[in-house]
Amino acid sequence: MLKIGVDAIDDFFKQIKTNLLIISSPSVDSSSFMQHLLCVSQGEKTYVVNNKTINVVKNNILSLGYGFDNINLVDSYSGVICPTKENINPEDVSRALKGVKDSLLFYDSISTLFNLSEKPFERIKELIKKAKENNCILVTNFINWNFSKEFLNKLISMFDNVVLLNSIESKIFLTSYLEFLKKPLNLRIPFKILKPGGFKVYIPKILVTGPFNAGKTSFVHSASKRAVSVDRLGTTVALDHGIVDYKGFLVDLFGTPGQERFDPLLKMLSSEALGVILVIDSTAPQTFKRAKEMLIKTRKEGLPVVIAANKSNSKNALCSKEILEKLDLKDVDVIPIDVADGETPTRGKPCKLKNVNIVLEALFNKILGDGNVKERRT
Ligand SMILES: Nc1nc2c(ncn2[C@@H]2O[C@H](COP(=O)(O)OP(=O)(O)O)[C@@H](O)[C@H]2O)c(=O)[nH]1
Ligand SMILES: [Mg+2]
Repeated sequence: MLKIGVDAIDDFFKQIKTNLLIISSPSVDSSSFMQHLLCVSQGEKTYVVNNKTINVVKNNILSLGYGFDNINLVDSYSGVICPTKENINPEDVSRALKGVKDSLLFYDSISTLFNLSEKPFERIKELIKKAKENNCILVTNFINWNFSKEFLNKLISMFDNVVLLNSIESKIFLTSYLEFLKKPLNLRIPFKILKPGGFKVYIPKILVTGPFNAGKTSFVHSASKRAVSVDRLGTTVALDHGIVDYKGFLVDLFGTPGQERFDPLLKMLSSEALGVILVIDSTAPQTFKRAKEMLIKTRKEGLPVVIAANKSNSKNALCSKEILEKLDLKDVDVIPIDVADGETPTRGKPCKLKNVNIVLEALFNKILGDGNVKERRT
């Protein structure tokens, strides 16, 4: 079964029963993308490569943090540099696929067929047909060096499933996106390929906001694998920043300071945010007015929000319903969090919290489900 390892988009990959074409812009490393799919998918697996040596593939798989022991690696490249009887020519699809049966079949790449074969479309037809005959799910990649629409449409029409890996320049960085063609999934998912780590849905900014002392710094540190805070005397004076790597998501969390004198920062921080976590102290309803004010200042209309209700096990903590009423909010998830078991909070020091992952997951689902990352394509 084909998988990418991110729950929110695996429904698409799991339903692929025949073939998948990956069209990528030259700035996206589609081989690494394919190798990620190869390594996280389950079952018999074959990787045919016709554009680089097997050693390059092995090293790249290792750099993604995976192993290749249970993968059948087929060298269809050597024939071009060392034409002997044993070596398979890159355009010789039949020989490369010989004996491959009942397997996930990754073919890297059909671009080579356009470079070397006289009849590339015939070779691709052969590849698709052989894969079907031998009960293989075919995944192959094609680098789009600005080919015409007609050409691409012809190619796309040959495959049952197609995804695009594009990158767009925003500011000075390139952001890569995964898009789905042919299926009703109208998603555009930003991603990164980490070495090690593989494919991650990449969310460049989630804001963690809320009143002073609610637990924002504690939240950012508890949720992140790496976090830094700019603070003085135990209170955050600029911001908290943490990198979250959880369930196939890579996220930059930005915690805002709570005091009003830093409010000009809120607007700056909130630009380009894709979601907001509002941390409140469930035992301090007197701070909710301020919490609501911060939410309004950071949240653009329609931005997904989740409330992390901290200190929820304290005896005077308000319940979710009371919190929503007091904040005058509707249809927002309130997720209780609290100090981690065995941890004693110290004044002026952030402490370890539990259940922060439930908050993250709720927000991830909203971001992928509600139409933010999920921009409409036109
Ligand atoms: N009892 C208790 N204390 C907490 C909890 N979360 C945070 N604290 C404490 O509350 C204070 C403020 O936390 P901090 O994360 O710095 O809040 P921030 O001002 O919103 O960044 C610190 O002294 C923490 O140790 C909690 O769930 N329970
Ligand atoms: Mg703080």
